[in-house]
Amino acid sequence: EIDKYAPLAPTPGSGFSDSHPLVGIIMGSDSDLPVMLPAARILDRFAIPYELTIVSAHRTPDRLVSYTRSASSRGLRVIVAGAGGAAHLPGMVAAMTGLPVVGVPVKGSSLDGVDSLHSIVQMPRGIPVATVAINGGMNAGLLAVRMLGVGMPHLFTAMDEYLKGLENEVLGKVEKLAE
Ligand code: RP5
Repeated sequence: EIDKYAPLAPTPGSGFSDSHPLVGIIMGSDSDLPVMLPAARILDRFAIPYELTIVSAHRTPDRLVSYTRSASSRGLRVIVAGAGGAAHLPGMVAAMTGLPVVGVPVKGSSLDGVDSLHSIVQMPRGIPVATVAINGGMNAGLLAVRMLGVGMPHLFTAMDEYLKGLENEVLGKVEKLAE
């Protein structure tokens, strides 16, 4: 089962390529990859094992079912799903698993990504998808880290340090401006 969803792209520097992925990063098309790679880079940074692959709600519906139905038993704890246009992927995943799903609206060529945003955020009662901004792959990765951090103290601490880093970055700029 795991081999079937082998990573689409290598995860340089993750050091976890052979271990069980905790996060599944999926997308409707390889054209979504530039938006979804920042999520993978965040997981690399926090040394969280993940898998990254294409699952299309419309073009590979059987794969969508088998991927999602097996996700929790394969050890995944969070699914980050990105899609553009009539972006049904994150919602359909949330319909088939109790795992938390982070949805990434991908900006398409005609409607600026607002179509994807609405498709993903406007879920019916009972089936939530945690939706990030249009093309918000990086924040989706960070949200996955926060979700895992609830049960993994070292990740919680690492997230605190990440926030401290952001704060110091801004304070450094403030100081520079004052010079
Ligand atoms: C969606 O359609 C994909 O998620 C992608 O954002 C969009 C366009 O797909 P391609 O035609 O580029 O494969 O399903």
